[in-house]
Amino acid sequence: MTESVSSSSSNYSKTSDSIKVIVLGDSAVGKSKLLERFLAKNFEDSRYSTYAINIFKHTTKIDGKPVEVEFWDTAGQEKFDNLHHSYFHQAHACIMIFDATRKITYKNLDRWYTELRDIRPHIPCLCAVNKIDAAMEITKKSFSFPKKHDMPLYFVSAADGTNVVRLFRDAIRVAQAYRNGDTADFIDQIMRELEVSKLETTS
Ligand SMILES: Nc1nc2c(ncn2[C@@H]2O[C@H](COP(=O)(O)OP(=O)(O)OP(=O)(O)O)[C@@H](O)[C@H]2O)c(=O)[nH]1
Ligand SMILES: [Mg+2]
Repeated sequence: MTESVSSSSSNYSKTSDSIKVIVLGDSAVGKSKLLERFLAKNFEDSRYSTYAINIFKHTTKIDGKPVEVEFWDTAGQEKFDNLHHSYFHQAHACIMIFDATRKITYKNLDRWYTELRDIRPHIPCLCAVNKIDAAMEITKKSFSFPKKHDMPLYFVSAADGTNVVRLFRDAIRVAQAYRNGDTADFIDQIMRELEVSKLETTS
């Protein structure tokens, strides 16, 4: 079940002991659309820039056990910078998103990463390039940013759904692993799984 909670308060903090996954990236890279796609599994080409913070509560199962997840979504705009502290607070994993059609959004990941690491130095991160439906050639490129920081990279599309479930399922798994204290092995495992699926799609 999914429930959306909007908060304009910078003091909002995570409820109970749920897992918290945050998304980061420039405005209009598709953070909200990816979340909508994962949670509701549909896509409407409308554009509402996120205001303040949206929190989507989601219940799922991992290894047969129910897990409560909070996905936190915010606007990738300078004017919301003052909200970031509570946004990062208590997060267990971060999805860093850029836009396949706008190179600047990739360059700006460095800035987002620095901000994140100031507050959450150790949480696992996953990187995703969205809108591959509009720029398929990007799937042939390699990217130094995720490599440099040991992040798995996902080629995704909120518009047609490519890899969206995989990205969020892995984010939940890795967030849970972080909470249980065994992140490093888990990231390695995800990297290996991605490598295998890449070989399968190219062969
Ligand atoms: N072609 C294509 N367009 C997309 C995709 N994902 C999002 N968009 C479009 O990109 C625009 C921005 O999407 P949003 O999800 O609102 O972006 P955001 O990152 O949440 O933006 P802020 O809330 O301002 O930070 C919308 O017009 C979407 O329809 C995609 O996978 N493919
Ligand atoms: Mg948004």
